[in-house]
Formats: sequence, C-alpha cells, structure tokens
Amino acid sequence: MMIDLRSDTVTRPTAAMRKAMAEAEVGDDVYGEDPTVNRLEERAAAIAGKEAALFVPTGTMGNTIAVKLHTRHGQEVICDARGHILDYELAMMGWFSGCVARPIRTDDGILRWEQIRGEIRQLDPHWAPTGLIAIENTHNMAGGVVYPLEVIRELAERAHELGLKVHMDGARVFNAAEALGVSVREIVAPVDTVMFCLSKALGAPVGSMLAGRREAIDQGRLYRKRLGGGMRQAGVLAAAGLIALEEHPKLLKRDHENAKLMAESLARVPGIEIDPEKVRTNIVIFGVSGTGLSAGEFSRRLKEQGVLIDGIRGGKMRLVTHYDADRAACEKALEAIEQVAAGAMAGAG
Ligand code: TLP
Repeated sequence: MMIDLRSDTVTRPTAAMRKAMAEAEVGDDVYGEDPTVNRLEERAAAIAGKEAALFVPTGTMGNTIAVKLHTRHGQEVICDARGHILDYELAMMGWFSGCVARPIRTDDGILRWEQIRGEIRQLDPHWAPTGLIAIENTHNMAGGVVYPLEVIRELAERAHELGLKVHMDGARVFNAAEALGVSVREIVAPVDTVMFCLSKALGAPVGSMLAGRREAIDQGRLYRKRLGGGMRQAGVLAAAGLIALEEHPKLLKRDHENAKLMAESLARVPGIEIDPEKVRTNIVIFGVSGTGLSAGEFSRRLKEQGVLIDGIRGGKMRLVTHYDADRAACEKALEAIEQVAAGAMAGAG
C-alpha cells in the first residue's frame, strides 16, 4: 500500500467514525432539524468559546462565508502573501465578496501588527478601504507555523480599535493548540471568526466549522445556502465530525512527533534543505534542489517507491503527517527519500 503524506486530508474514517455515521440520528438540516449537526455545532462553538458555529462542507466555504460576513464589495482583505485564502481558494474573495487581497510578504507566515498597520487604507479617490484582516494558524505553506498568542492579541486589539474585524483560517488550529499546550479557545479568543477543519488533522471524512457571534453565524447560514452548502441529512457527516472533535485532538501529539522525527532525519540527508527547528506541528517543508532534481521529478521517483509526497511552489516539497501514517510508515518514507536523494546525487556525480 502507498504511504500517502501529500496531506492530512487523505485520512480515511476510523471504524468508530463509520459506526457513528451508520447509527447517526438525522433530520433535515436546512430546517435546522438534524440533531447530530446541531450537537456538532454546539460542541464546536463551546470548544472555540464563541456564541455559535456553523457546519460547512469545506474549509474553503467557511473562509468564503467569513470574508463575506465581514466585508462589502470593493474592499481589501489583508492577508499573508502565501495564505491559503489567496493562493488556493480560486479567488473566492473576489468571486463571492467582490474584494481584492492586499497580500503582505512575511518570512514565517506570521502577520504582525507592525507590518499590517502601514497597509490599512481608508476610502479615498484612489484607494479601496480595508475590510478585513485574515490570518492563518497554523500557516500551511510556511510549514505549519504557529502564531504566538501575543501576536494574535495585539493584532486583534489594534484592528478592533480601528473598527476592523479579524478572521482566522484555523484549518489546523488544533495543531497550534497542541504545539503551544493551550486550548483552542484561548488561541481564538481575540478573533471575530474562526474556521477550523474537521477533515484535516482531526481526520473526519468531510467538514469544517465556522464559529463566531450568533448574529454572524445566522447570517452565515444564509450564505452557506447561497453557495450550495445547505445539506440535508448531514448528521451522517456530523457524527464523524463529533468524533474528530472530541477524540482526535489527542492524536496530534504523535503526528507532531513523527513530523519532528522526519524533519531531523531529513536534515542529515545530503542534498535536502530543511531547518528542523522550524517544524513544530504536522507539516514539513523541505528543498530538494541540492539533489539536482526538480520537486516534480523527486515526487515521481518517490511514487515508484510507494511514497506520495507532492511538490509545492518554489521548488520545495511538503509532507504532512496524520493518523493513517504511523511511525513505521514515516520511517519507510524517510528511507525512500534518502534513496531517491542518494540515487540522484550519485547519478549527477
Ligand atoms: N489545504 C489543502 C490544500 O488546499 C492545500 C492541504 O492539503 O493542506 N485553509 C487552509 C490553511 C488549508 O490548508 C486548507 C486546505 C483550506 C483552508 C481549505 O480547506 P478545504 O480543502 O476543506 O476547502
């Protein structure tokens, strides 16, 4: 069987999830009558420490609704230049909300108030006003980087003083909580809305949550319907989501240990570039150009050895650990990477 480290989205539902899905009590969620979805939304709101939460099919839909809630057409959304919301969501902030991104370049994916303040704009004859600040925690393409709590607090406090809202793309905020040893609630307390995914590191087959003030979430429910996300007996999905939410945060420690192990071992492989110090969650980004291979070719050779890891922009590769790849699988993947690197270097030499 292939060892699939392309993403933590590839996990398959556990036996407990499948059982819960089969037995789920359901109703029509568009009428608000699916008891399992309602339970999931209540639990998600409680865990996030927000008034209400909305079950959405994808993280992209959750982010899209959040941008719509906080902005008006013709505004700017401040985000990091490598943010998922900008790079991987098919320009939804333009398509659905009529906004453009105001990307800010960062080394580590972390937007600090110092950088943001100079980019905030008021409406004037040339400028579109800032409508929203969007941050990503953990930051995917920066390598699963975790926002320091004080950075979030300062940013939100200053933004709120100016009447601006802050949305957190917390697709992997449970990984941030695990890495910091604090609750998700504490991390997201300063922000207005948070989206987090049940279907990434937490391992549910489908689904994400958007949490915030009740009024915003009620409005978000209408946007979800507009986007085609009004699901009916969605309790079968929510049942798996509840297990992801209640049981799986405790599995993340192991994913992080596996990622750390891989990062430290990769640092010793000739031709591979990585700073293992920076790996704190389940995402490991490394360069392969020192082997003389492109990321695409490296990926192809790994596949021949039964390991799936994709290239990302900038000639780098990204692997993501998750519960369907245990320590033994990670060690096998490491061996395959070592072999591909060594083979390429020998060929070049
Ligand atoms: N990320 C996926 C790909 O789209 C890159 C992955 O494999 O990591 N925010 C963040 C930070 C994400 O990483 C993702 C998915 C999303 C939002 C979107 O979630 P979905 O795929 O459910 O729309």
